[in-house]
Amino acid sequence: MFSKGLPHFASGVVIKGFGRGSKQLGIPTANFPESVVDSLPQELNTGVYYGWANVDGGPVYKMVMSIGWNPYYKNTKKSMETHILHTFPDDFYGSLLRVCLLGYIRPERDFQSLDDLIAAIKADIVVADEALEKSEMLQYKQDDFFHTNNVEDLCR
Ligand code: ADP
Ligand code: RBF
Ligand code: MG
Repeated sequence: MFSKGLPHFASGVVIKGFGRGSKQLGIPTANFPESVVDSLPQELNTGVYYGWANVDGGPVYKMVMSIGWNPYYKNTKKSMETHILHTFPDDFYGSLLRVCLLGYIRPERDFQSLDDLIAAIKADIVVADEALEKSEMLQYKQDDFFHTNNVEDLCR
């Protein structure tokens, strides 16, 4: 049911990214520091994932995540960016973001235009929204990983 390396739990403090998410794409993405990216299991492929996320121990929402090189932007560093399917009143840079990766949607693609990239991301969001309604995915929304305060659990 789960592809290799999943479910994967990760957490980290949200940092400033490339500054082109909510502005240019209208799809803000919370970026993880390099240390979190480097601690991803080797068998986890780059590409687009879906799962659950919460900020500072708050409510758990659906999310989509891109792990990769963002070929459209020819990034040099691998990035791990999370778009939470929820409208937040304010930015949450510096907050603790916890994520649980459950499903793999597709590999990253080098799009010909920004509109194509945006359309693809919006389609990923639809896929994630539906997939996370399945009972085997919903069960992770209640996982105590999202609300625990002892560090050991955060590194699971
Ligand atoms: P950056 O390039 O610095 O990552 P973005 O334009 O991608 O900036 O916006 C990401 C920031 O927007 C996040 O760090 C977070 O503080 C904020 N934000 C607001 N709503 C969301 C959301 N639904 N999902 C992800 N980040 C969000
Ligand atoms: N960037 C790409 O170059 N190719 C992709 O296929 C791609 N897919 C993405 C899918 C999702 C769900 C998200 C949140 C981001 C994706 N990105 C992709 C990364 C995107 O270029 C990046 O988030 C913005 O440029 C902000 O840094
Ligand atoms: Mg971002």
